[in-house]
Amino acid sequence: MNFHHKSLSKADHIELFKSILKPRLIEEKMLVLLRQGKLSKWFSGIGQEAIAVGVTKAMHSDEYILPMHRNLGVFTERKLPLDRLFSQWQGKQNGFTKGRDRSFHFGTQEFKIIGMISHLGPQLGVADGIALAHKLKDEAAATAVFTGEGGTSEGDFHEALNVASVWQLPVLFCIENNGYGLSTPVEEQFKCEHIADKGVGYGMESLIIDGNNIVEIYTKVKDIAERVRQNPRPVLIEFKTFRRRGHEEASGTKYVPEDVMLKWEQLDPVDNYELFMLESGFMSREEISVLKSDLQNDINTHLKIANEEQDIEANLEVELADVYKPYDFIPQPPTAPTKALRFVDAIAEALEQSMDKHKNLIIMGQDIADYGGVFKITDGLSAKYGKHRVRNTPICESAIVSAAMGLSIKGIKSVVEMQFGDFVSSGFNPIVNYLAKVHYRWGQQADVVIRMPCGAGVGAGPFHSQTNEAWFTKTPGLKVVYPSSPQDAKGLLAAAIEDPNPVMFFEHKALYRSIRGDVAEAYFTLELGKANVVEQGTDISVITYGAAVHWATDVLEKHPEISAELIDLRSLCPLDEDTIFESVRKTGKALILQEDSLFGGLASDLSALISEHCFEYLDAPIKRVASLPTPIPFAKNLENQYLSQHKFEAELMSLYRY
Ligand SMILES: Cc1ncc(C[n+]2csc(CCOP(=O)(O)OP(=O)(O)O)c2C)c(N)n1
Ligand SMILES: [Mg+2]
Repeated sequence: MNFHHKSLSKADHIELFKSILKPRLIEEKMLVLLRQGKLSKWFSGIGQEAIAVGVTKAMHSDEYILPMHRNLGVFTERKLPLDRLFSQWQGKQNGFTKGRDRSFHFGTQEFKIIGMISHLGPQLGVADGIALAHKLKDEAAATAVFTGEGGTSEGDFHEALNVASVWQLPVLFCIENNGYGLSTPVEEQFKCEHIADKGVGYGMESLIIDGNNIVEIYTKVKDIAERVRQNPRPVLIEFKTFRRRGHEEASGTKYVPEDVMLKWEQLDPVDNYELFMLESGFMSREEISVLKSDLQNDINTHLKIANEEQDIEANLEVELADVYKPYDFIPQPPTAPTKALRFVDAIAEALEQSMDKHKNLIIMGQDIADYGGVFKITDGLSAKYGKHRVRNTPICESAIVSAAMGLSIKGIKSVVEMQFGDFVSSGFNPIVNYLAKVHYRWGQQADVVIRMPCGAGVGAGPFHSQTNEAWFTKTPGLKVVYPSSPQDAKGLLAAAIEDPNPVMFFEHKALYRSIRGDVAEAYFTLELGKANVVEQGTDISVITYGAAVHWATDVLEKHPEISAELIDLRSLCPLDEDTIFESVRKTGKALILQEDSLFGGLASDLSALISEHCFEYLDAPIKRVASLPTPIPFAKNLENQYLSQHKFEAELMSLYRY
């Protein structure tokens, strides 16, 4: 291994050597603690330290790095206080996640490190978002993101590369090819010769670097980062290296042939560099041993601080309060004048006025720029605000949702339009695992609204008709909004955009052009989490949302003999339980109407809540009216049979007569 480089002085080498030694010595200590049962799990980066340390050294300290589970060197090189790192691994308060997440699963704005989530791939798209923010803000900065060669098989990797390339984002995709993904060798993971070949396919510069040579890594990445800062674009760097220990300590390395292990032992990045320091006369044996014992003392001192820290105390209120980023909603009530708008126009108006109000808001989605989106809701916005703020995206739902997360890390709000709500399944992972959990995990907001054109009744079949709100109401950390009128759609969308938390915003397609209502012309907001009592009544509470509000209204108009109280929930999470309970306590009968299939839908939980809180007031069993447990069929007669709309009247009458 050649460690000579014309640009590096003796002092530079000593600095580099100190830097690569530190994670190695911390790890050696952690392995001891693990054997003593004082640490629950450890993902070793032994043999790969040169990559994390070299890349981090090559980046500016205010540039973001998104490391993986073996990248301790990123954390040490960014000079995180070691006692805090140790507390993090022990699940203590002084760590970075208040004991809520383990190991390297955290981010810190202070040190510009955005930690991984277990699912590996999503952070590649998050790096895209951070890099996009740099580009939008005209900042000459690069972003470095790590993944293993195993992670490159995930769809997220391909989407993130594609988006970065199409948008020319200044991202360094750092791939650590360490021979194995858990127990899977590279030949069972991919078929091209080098990971770098994959970058070529996406139209980006790709190169291979010896991942065990810190000098090569540092000098080459420094040069690439500088070029990327000046001329924003993605670069894929494949680091050839080897994972010298098990996937995690408990899993062993039995499946690795002995000769392979031996070969890489000889190529160890720390041992070889130490040898170079000695041979080149940059450090003596004594100096190295003093350096090691100084580092070890430092590690032990900080470990003592972490060990002496009390275990975290469970505090229910704190846990519940941290699921969402707290923020003071300051209502801006609707004012005169008003004008009659279709549902679709009200949404367009909310978007336009929000773009004016929030200069840091961008909209992303497929075909939303000049084409105006498949429902024409963003028509004209790209001409008015520019294609940098109204962005057409490739068909990469997962990377785009992840990129929205990255934008939020850089303080940019975004609205992501799913072309149809059904397609959110392709972006499901970052929504439920990243956006939903990130504030609770390490206090980072996900300031993203995902617009979801949804619903049946339009003869669109199984993949363009679903109303999948229950996939999201189940997930703590998301807000779920589902308006039924133009006025609500405008005010709630504006409020969702103001809210710094992730909001799933459902828009029923059948309402887009079929209903009209008076809407305040000026910008206004309606508070999330407040139901609307559409009709007051005393006989039955009909609780519903979305298009079903209109189905119920039509039927109730036919039955003036029934004094029904019609509640439009408008927001499913947070849920206005008080309005529901108050109504049911008054009427003594509850019918919950939902468009989705019955099992596991909102109606089931509402029914449970009502029976828990209003049992003594009930005069009849609670009725849930929902669609069939089948996919949504295409032919009109089949779709009619499927939809709960057509069951509602009979169920209403039977409850009325009970
Ligand atoms: C989506 C997903 N599937 C499976 C896993 C389980 N898993 C965790 S790490 C890993 C191997 C990753 O291999 P690689 O990307 O090469 O990284 P390395 O561990 O070698 O550093 C697997 C299968 C996971 N975390 N996420
Ligand atoms: Mg690997």
